[in-house]
Amino acid sequence: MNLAANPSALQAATDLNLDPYWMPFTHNRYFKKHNPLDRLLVGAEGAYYTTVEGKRLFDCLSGLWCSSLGHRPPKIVEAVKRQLDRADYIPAFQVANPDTFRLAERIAEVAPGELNRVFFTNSGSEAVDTALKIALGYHRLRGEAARTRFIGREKGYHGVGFGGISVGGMVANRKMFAPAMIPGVDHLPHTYNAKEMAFSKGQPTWGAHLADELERLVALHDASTIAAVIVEPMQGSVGVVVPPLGYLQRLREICTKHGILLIFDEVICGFGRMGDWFGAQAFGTTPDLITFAKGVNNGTVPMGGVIARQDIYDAFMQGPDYAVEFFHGYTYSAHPLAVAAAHATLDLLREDDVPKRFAAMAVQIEQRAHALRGEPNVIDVRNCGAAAAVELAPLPGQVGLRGLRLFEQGLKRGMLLRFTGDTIAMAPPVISTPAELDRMFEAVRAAIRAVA
Ligand code: PXG
Repeated sequence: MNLAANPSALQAATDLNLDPYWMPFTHNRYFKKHNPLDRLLVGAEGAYYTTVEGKRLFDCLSGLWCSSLGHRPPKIVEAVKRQLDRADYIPAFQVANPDTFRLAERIAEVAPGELNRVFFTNSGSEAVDTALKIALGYHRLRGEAARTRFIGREKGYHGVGFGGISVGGMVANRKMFAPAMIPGVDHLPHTYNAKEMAFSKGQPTWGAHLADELERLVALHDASTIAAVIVEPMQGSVGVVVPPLGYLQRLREICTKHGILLIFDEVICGFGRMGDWFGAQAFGTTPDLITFAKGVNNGTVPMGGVIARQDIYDAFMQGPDYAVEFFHGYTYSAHPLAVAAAHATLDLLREDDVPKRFAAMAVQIEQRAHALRGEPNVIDVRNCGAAAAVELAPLPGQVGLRGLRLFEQGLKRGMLLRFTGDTIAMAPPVISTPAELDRMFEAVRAAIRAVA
């Protein structure tokens, strides 16, 4: 749809009343003051958005890390349309859509180890809350009700539910809500250390010892009070913070030793981005629970979920068999449109060998991203799988302003970048061509120079 060819539609966009919409994770006042027409998006096709003015923007982050296959792959579009012609909604409590059973089976097939029981939610935040509840319930049902503590990690992002912000470690997401945090949460130190690991290619070789901090927390609280540890294998939101070699393995060993559940929040890593089905396989470490969302159905219809080890599920299967075992679920758990989109997405992930293709793309991303070293104000470049981040030194006293300027310079060059603070992250769709990736990195180079 090209609204530039349609002056009345463009006029309607120019005349939009911007006041009533409270935009999420957005500088509302800045946006509404500038009314940036190049940030009003009306079309999405392949690796590009179309703005209301008819300008094309390359999708540097695959939506918000979700549209891994590019936008509107015909198979997914057709699957959703077909579903809509059959049933618009099917409840998930006490009845079920057969396709949901098949979807759970297919997700279990690609999940690591003995993780083979799937609970559906509608977002990553809900998946995290669900996983935390499963961890508490599991211990209680096994007679270890004192295991109530969660261990998260500094700089962690686990969505915006009260559970997720409590175990998360991003101060801006936490400080305003401090009184409502869930009690009994502690945090591992984050693994980022510029001095030791700036400009590392892939996994830093320094930092595995930071996992031993878990032993310190166990010594402080006692293992008998700790339910679970939750970490993102690769941290996306904070700007592609990559696990040091050996770090996740060490966390696994310590959790196993103390009977603590290990949760991998794979909302970003899952379904191919790391060059394997999950970060668990890519990093060679199997957790007890995995949270997923985003890539499971290419961001087409909201969907998330938790994959649990079978014995965790089994622990819930107690009491009379006519009774509900887990008092949890959402009206839209396994929404039929989301399920249909997920089946079509899994078809494509398999047929097109998407995890492998992401692994191949990772080589070019690493090489091109690190070629930005030496550009003005670039203080770090990080990469992992088909994702990279470039961190710039902040403008004195104005953290985040250089990142915003860079984002705006990207738009001028036809790139929809994602910035967080003064870091930009890139994770383009798997259909991007080598030439498109080159263009993206050259546009980023030009934008970095423009904000010097
Ligand atoms: N866990 C992780 C690891 C995430 O990355 C969530 C949970 C929450 O998911 P929902 O579906 O509730 O948003 C996320 C979300 C970014 C960006 O620019 C990252 C996310 C969301 C939006 C933007 O890095 N991650």
